[in-house]
Amino acid sequence: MCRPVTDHPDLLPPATLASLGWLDFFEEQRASNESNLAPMRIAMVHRSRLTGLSETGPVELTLPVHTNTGDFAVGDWVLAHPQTRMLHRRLNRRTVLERRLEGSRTLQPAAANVDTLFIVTSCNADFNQARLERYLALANQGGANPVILLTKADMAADVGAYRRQAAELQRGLDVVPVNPRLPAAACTLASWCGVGQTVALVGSSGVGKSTLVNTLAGPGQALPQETGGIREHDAKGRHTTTSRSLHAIAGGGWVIDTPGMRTLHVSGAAEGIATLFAEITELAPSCRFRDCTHAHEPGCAVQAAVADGRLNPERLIRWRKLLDENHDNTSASAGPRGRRSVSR
Ligand SMILES: Nc1nc2c(ncn2[C@@H]2O[C@H](COP(=O)(O)OP(=O)(O)OP(=O)(O)O)[C@@H](O)[C@H]2O)c(=O)[nH]1
Ligand SMILES: [Mg+2]
Ligand SMILES: [Zn+2]
Repeated sequence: MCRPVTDHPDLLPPATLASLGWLDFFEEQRASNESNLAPMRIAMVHRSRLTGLSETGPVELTLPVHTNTGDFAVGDWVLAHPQTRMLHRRLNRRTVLERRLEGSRTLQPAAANVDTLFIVTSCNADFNQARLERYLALANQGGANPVILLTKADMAADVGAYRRQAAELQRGLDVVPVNPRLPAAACTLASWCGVGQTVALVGSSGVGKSTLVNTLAGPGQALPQETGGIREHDAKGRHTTTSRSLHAIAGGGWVIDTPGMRTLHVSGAAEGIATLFAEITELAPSCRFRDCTHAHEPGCAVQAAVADGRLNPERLIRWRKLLDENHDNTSASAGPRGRRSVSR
């Protein structure tokens, strides 16, 4: 059963740290001389400002000189002085969604401490398996649980076909048709949106991310997210949302809205790709050569699986393409990233 949508109490006192998503994982990082500092969760990152949420409500943080706001992500936990609101430091992230900036090798944190990544796609020209795989690699790599949301099912002739094509992308993947415009969507997604849980929405422009944020936030939302239409002929959106932001979900939880992405470049995501293509990764140890590239070597277990129909050859092509791109984009000096410490 789903609880009725009510006004969210978390932006008003007395919000608890637990309802903001605070866990022992963060508490354990506080040094003894930091006990006078207040934990705050980053709700918005601007070019020269950070907005946090504290137990007493929203806070405009005072930033030390030379602070680069690009080092912070929506969803981050920071410690700040409760009176001066001076930012002290960011706490280590439990999970992080990082994307590569266009034309650079730098990874930018897009959202932090996200439990579930809702990868949103419409049942129209937007639907693309290779693009969904990129988002899955991103979620896997960052430690967030991916769920695919299929929107605009009300306008599609055969939703079952989209559902099947999405479900085959990763073992055990949840694929959920949802209409962001209907209040019932909050019920459908309730199991991922409980108290203390954080979900983030990613996907192309116009798929209904902000519409879903407004539905999840419920009628008590002070400032609804702006939403926009799509072009009739190719279903492309208009890039209505331009920044990332954290919103309270009615009845518990938090949702991060993000701007629609044109392309998602993968970088530093080898483990995430291995999880995504588990059926290929698991065959590799059976190949005759340890460094088999599964292209044309004799005794290749992957090629054998393609030959007898156990492995979709298109998956193999897409796996290779993604791995090559990841390799080209990943800086050799990056080293181990140390952000998969959370087992789930
Ligand atoms: N018919 C129908 N329309 C939908 C559905 N989901 C979203 N829409 C409409 O799609 C349009 C785009 O929705 P937005 O929520 O602005 O999309 P967005 O993903 O936030 O787009 P950007 O902010 O540009 O990234 C709006 O007119 C919504 O009402 C759906 O399931 N069915
Ligand atoms: Mg939007
Ligand atoms: Zn092989």
